[in-house]
Amino acid sequence: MQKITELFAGLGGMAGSVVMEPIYTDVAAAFAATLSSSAPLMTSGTDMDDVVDAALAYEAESILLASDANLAAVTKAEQSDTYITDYVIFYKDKLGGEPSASTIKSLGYTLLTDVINDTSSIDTGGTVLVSFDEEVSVFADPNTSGVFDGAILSFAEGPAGGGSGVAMKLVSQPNTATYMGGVYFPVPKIPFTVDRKTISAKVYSSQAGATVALKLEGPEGTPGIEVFSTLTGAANTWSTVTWDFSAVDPAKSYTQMVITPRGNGVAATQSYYIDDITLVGVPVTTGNYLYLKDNALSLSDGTTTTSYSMTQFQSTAGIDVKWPMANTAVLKLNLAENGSFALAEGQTLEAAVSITQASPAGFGEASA
Ligand SMILES: [Ca+2]
Repeated sequence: MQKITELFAGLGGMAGSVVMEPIYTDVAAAFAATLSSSAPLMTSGTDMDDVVDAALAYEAESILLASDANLAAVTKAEQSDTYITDYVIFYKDKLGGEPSASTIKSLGYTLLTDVINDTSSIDTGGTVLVSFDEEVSVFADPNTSGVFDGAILSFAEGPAGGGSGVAMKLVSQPNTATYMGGVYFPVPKIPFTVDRKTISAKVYSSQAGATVALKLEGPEGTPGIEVFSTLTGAANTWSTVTWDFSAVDPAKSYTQMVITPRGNGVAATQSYYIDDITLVGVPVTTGNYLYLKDNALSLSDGTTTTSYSMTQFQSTAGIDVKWPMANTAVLKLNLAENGSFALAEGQTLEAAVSITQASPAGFGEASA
């Protein structure tokens, strides 16, 4: 429920416990209503479900399958991981309206792959420069765009797992594959800053370890800069490549891209899909949350205080308590702040503790 609440709050651009609380209440009420009707919480057939349900299930499964020794660490990691929410927010425009089945399939596959492999296909704060889904194609004006040296250009939805919607496809001429040729097209001024000089793209290459040259050009007087990408991954798979444009002057305008995949001397027809050309954002450090200090809690039975690890507390056996428990018994959880934030006034935290009388002769057990 917490994850779904964060997701809805994020989609609405809201943050903070004050606005989260009513959303959480609504989500809880919706869950309760759904459960009481015996309907599954997550079903196929809607856009949001298809993209997030498998990933949410994987995170929940990770907690269920964690060993006692790792339980606290795994739970903390999964609960504080905001990737699913970040991902949906990042792609909310693509999920809005009526996205195509292939877009949903592609986004869902990418998200699940990221969650399982702990990888990221989003860049918070990144600026998409060209998606090839623009209303007016970057190749609309033949005076400023086109192909050279025989590259064969088309547009198609690429294989699943990479970009979304339409990708640019480049194929080399048969029998001349040692040189691919390339394309050129205009883009809005690339918003380089001193901290943002890396461009990324999704690339699906027919050969492993390929490189793609990207040249940026500006109005007359601005010297062009050409950079080779990092290597693509295995043949016929999507990978994210980057270009290091640390040599650009952010004050200058770069308004033209020239893309030249390299055939790498392989004498066979090669093909590339390229999508989501993005100016990488400044890395954002997230992670404002409360956590259990030293991963421990203490139990005062009225006279003495004993510390226990969260693993002991969450184990099936729990921790032994003096029985009957004294009226003055106190279970203390010392929370610490990670990151920098201000708690809302009157902020409360709820926890559930199960106390069981384990034997008539007299001791009990407390567990989470
Ligand atoms: Ca696209």
